[in-house]
Amino acid sequence: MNYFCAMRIDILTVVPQLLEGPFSHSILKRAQDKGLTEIHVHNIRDYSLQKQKQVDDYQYGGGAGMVMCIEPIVRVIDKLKAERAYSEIIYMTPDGEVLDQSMANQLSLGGNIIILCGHYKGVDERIREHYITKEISIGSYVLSGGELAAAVLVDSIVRLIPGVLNDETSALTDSFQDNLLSPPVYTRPEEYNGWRVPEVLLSGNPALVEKWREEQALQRTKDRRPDLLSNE
Ligand code: 6GU
Repeated sequence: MNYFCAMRIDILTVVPQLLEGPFSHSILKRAQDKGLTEIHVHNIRDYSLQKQKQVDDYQYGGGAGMVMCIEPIVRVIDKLKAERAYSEIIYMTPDGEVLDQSMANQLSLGGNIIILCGHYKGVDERIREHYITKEISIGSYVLSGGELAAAVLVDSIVRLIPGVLNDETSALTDSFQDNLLSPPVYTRPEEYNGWRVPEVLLSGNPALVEKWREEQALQRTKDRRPDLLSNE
């Protein structure tokens, strides 16, 4: 019996073209090729019953900007939920909880997810009240839509699924996994334009190298992101 079940990610958007590139190359492509995850992008417009395939409308109360309608979004979500179980239905929005490594870690363990990308002025609030289980932002700035944010979220999750990364790309040595930034890295040549690689890295002494890397990681974190050291 095989209990293995790939994590499935379904992304709902009105601009699927924006998500064609990010999942078709490198680590995210390999994760899908290995059968470790399935990423499906759905065009919400395909679920509109309006003659012009409309997916947005004017906001009640007036004001500039369109709002994404409930009906086509509910139609996609209900169809997906009838096919399999989902552990989260996520809405990408600048007023959501800010993504960090611990959130990515949790979602990578958690099972199938649906990600709704906001556009225009956002979605009808009733979708958020009755369907969405988690709202995520990727930082304190405004993007034109949730698609690029969704790509960031998916990348941060998928690389953590066991088997996606190999030893060379291991997530265990990533910045943030231990609340530390990564130390500097060097490759050939040993000297370029008079700039030498730190001698300790050429010493062939793994213990010394490890000690140097830990010191550098700590110093870099103190200099650039002291907040990571204080909010334990
Ligand atoms: Cl998730 N969406 C949009 N539109 N802007 C953002 C964001 C999300 N996260 C940060 N800025």
